[in-house]
Amino acid sequence: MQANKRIVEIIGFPMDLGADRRGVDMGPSALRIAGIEKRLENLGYDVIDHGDLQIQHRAQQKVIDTKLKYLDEIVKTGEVLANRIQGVLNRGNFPLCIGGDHSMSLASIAGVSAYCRDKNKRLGVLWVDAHPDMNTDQTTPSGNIHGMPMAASLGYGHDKLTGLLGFSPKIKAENCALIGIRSIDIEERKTIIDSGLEVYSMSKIDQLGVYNIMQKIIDKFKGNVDHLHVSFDVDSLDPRFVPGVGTPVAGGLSYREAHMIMESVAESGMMCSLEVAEVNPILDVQNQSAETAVEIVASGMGQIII
Ligand code: HAR
Ligand code: MN
Ligand code: MN
Ligand code: MN
Repeated sequence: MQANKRIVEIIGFPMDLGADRRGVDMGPSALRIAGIEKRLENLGYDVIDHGDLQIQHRAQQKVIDTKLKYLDEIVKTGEVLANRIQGVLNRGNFPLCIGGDHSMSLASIAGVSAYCRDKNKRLGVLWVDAHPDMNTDQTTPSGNIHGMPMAASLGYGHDKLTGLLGFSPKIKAENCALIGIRSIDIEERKTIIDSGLEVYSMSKIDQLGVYNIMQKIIDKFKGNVDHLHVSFDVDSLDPRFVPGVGTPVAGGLSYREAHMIMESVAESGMMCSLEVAEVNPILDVQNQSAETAVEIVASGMGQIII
């Protein structure tokens, strides 16, 4: 955490149009109820919570393209979020986006990338997720845009997704790392290989351990990146710890492994923006998943360091 980033601005993005399971639009509310603001204040930050951006409900929408469900509303609200994030960064503050499904990342990465472009900063992304979200409209098995944000940010996929804010790509594969991955679609794998992305699967974690992998990732970022954006999909954790997610995959990060990832991020001092996606209160047990997500955010923001 950089010394000039003591003000955290929270933006809620109650998006559920990117996923099939309903309820993830209540994620921002669940994270607030789990005490995200207080938790950050206790770490010494000033926190400004801007509330939620407005997104039209499913009932007000039609699926026009089954390969890109709810494309127009996702792009329209995404541009709003991207501009808001750019504003936060231009004020010298730290943006924390709380979702919402992971299609939010199209927008958050676009906003961060636009800022970095303006300021001549090299952007890096750490993607913590069970899924690489590397599908395009050509490869998607579901048509759900939350399976596409990493691909779109790298310039793969439909023009309306890749072209958010009028430029593409938003990130370079060599400045990204994915960790926690354990569910890759057959066609999606080809795009990953084509991109040259560094993917640390759960099996790599079993082999090498989270700490060693994170040291490697951070070392690489240290030489090549000025602004680290962290995108944390809570389904990266094992569903035993986080039952409140729409697309659970067994064999995920343990509670401590998830914290170790974020503690390593905090220790690096490199993170300048963060987002938390995919908390689904409908599927949760007594807000346990949101509470875990808040603890993980606190670790990333320096809980053990400050
Ligand atoms: N890969 C599948 C698809 O594209 C599942 C999407 C992933 N779901 C998420 N994102 N929660 O990480 O449809
Ligand atoms: Mn307050
Ligand atoms: Mn995801
Ligand atoms: Mn996921």
